[in-house]
Amino acid sequence: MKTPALVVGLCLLTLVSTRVTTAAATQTGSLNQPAGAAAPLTLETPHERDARMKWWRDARFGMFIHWGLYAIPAGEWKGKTDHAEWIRESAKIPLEEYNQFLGQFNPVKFNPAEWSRLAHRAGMKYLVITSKHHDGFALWDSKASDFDVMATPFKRDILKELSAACRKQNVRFCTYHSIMDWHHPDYLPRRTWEKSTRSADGADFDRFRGYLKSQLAEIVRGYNPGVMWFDGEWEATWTHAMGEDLDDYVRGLNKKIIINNRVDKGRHGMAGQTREGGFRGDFGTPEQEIPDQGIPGVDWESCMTMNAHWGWNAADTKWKSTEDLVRKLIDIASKGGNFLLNIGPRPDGTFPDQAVERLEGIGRWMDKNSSSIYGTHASPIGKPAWGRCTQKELGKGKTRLYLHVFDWPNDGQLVVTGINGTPIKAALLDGGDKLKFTQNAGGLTIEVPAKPKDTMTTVITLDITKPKTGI
Ligand code: H79
Repeated sequence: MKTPALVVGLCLLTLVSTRVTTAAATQTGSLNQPAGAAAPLTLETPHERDARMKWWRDARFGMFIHWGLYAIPAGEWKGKTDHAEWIRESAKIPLEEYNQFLGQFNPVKFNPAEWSRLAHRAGMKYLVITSKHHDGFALWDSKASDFDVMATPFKRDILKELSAACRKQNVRFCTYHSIMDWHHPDYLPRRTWEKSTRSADGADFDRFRGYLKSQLAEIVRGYNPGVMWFDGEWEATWTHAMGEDLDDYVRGLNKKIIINNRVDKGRHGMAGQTREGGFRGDFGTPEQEIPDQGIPGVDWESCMTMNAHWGWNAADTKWKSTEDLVRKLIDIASKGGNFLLNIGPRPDGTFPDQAVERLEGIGRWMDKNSSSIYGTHASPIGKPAWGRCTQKELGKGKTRLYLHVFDWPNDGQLVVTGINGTPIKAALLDGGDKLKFTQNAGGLTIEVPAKPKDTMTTVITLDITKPKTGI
């Protein structure tokens, strides 16, 4: 809902309050920069940066939520069923026609307590919801826009209710906010197919940037997201200088906030890591893929759908299995990354049944095995032939390796290579049964039960005293 006086006030505010947290490069060794990259741009020390990133690094697992007007057509338009959150663009729906979804958005079964409960049940430590996707629709009571949830029959501030519910469940509330905007008259460029019907005369991209900042100020001040997850930065109108300015602005609103690399122009395609060259952003954003290996000292998060679409698509049957999702989480953790797993809620406000089933299944595995995920670091032994490995410091020179066995050995002998330290103890993580082991020139052999305890993935802990260098 729009309040013109306030909009003007906020816009003026944005003009004077940008340079707060960052300045010219003065520090070295920030963890968000690959070796050889330009010095980091923020004024924080590496220690301060580590403190800011700590909750996110420890979390390892979050829920993405793509929800908005596009849930209503459920991916279908004029007989084609492969659309989703991009439907206005992919089905070339004129703005006036798309706006009619406003009158139909009434998710009477929206239950924020249930959403945050399900995230918590799955073992997710944070939740990132689309405050605004590319279609420009705001899921909260936006003072800067009439294209928001208050213009629908629902008239409830979704971000307000969900952020409060998340706080109760100890799930960190975060927001995704698209830079690209197919609704705001000042956003440029117009889609090629609507150029002739939707004039760009008088459109002013700098004014759009003021609008973007007004909305971001509302979100940061109103709902305190732990992460601001930008997207749509690839458009030619968005520049590196604008990315720096926006990063400064949002960090100025909350200096502890974490911002993804799509605020700037440094993203390396869908692989998502930040290119060298002093780009902003606290973490890389591989989309629908998992890197072959992590990069030491670089923070990243793979975001992925459970089926084949981000927004709700009723015809989509390509659901990944629970086992596949658990193993993706493990694979990502073993490479030092986070996993942001998406849900596309239905227009009535409920999660798809298949999604609920998978969240509960992942939660059952996490009940027994989450200590092999939370607060862990990348594998010190690469990708073993039988699965994946994560690690955690135990103090006093000791390290715990979590051996995630994807391919259970038929002969009951699990061979672990690449360890020079002294093994102290091997055990099943679930239940704690101790396992015998022997060490010889070929590596360390752990005697494991004939059958895996958990068919999705059984985890073995291996505590070692570390050698002077390496593992
Ligand atoms: O919100 C979900 C999608 O709607 C959104 N991102 C996720 C999290 C998304 N928008 N676009 N895409 C995904 C795919 C777009 C890919 C491309 Fe590109 C944009 C191809 C060319 C421009 C990526 C960015 C590859 C090069 C630049």
